[in-house]
Amino acid sequence: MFAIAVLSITPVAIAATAKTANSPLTQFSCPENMVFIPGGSFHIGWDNSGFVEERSAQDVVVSSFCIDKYEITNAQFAEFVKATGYVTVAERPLSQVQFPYLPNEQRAPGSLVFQPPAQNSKQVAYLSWWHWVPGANWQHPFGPNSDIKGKEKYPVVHIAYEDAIAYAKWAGKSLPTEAQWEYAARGNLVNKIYSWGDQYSAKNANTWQGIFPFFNTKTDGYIGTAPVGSFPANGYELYDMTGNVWEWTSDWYSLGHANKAHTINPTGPTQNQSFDPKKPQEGALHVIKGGSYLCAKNYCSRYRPAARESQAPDTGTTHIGFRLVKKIGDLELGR
Ligand SMILES: [Ca+2]
Repeated sequence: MFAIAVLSITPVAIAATAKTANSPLTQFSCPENMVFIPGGSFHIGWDNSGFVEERSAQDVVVSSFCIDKYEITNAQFAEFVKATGYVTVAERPLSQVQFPYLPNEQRAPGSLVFQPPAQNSKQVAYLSWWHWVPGANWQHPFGPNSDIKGKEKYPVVHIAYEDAIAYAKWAGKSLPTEAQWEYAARGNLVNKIYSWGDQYSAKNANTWQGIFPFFNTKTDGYIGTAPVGSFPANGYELYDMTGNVWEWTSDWYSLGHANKAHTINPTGPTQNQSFDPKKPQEGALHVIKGGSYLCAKNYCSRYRPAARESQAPDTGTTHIGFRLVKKIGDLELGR
């Protein structure tokens, strides 16, 4: 198959071929609303970052692939649920096995919802803005009294890792590796801080302006999530690779990039190696990328391609969604 052939040539050859205009690789037709990303090499991570988890940056090679132009929307996820009857993690009662000591009355399905503290609060405890809300799920993002009517084009949220995998299987696609995701997010720019260059701008992505978590000045036009594609695309014509919602990747999380299993199409550490010193009690975690509408200059500030965060696979929230990739080897040669 073609994908195997690509892997059999040298990294330099992959990069050189992929970046040649009108090369055979660019003749692949990606499915609707996916973008062809020509393979190449890039520097994953950022050694000058203030965040230790982005360091141990290294050169890696990524083969060509197709990636969703937009985050998966409520309308797309509804189509999947309609076709399969799938029930998301947030819609299932908490299991006796996983939470043996939880009283039955606290086993109702639900999810974590962001709620800003009162504006006159002087200080709030770390992460106290996340509230467990029974009945919160992708169809009811803020609890039973909320819904997604009129929000068909908004990114789906409250998606746990296995929910994203289930959707991907149904769609015949897969979650991106962290390397695929970051390579695509960089938009063919080299060593730039943001997806668009080196200067932050509220006009370029749905992030938080103001002092998190107290007030959002809404300079970018949105307090919460925005319809996908509301902000300018990056150099690969991809939307919301920065902000709006965090996006799941298939990589397990470990601190920095030294643990990459290999440098050609790296897939990250093993599940057993996955650990985040910030969350020692949470076990193996997956990498999420891109930041969200809740990332502000004073908190998070992870609205950069190199930025990464760890997330428990069973925990979706109001600011985590996903997009998918398709291997070139799965596609027919375009005309
Ligand atoms: Ca995003």
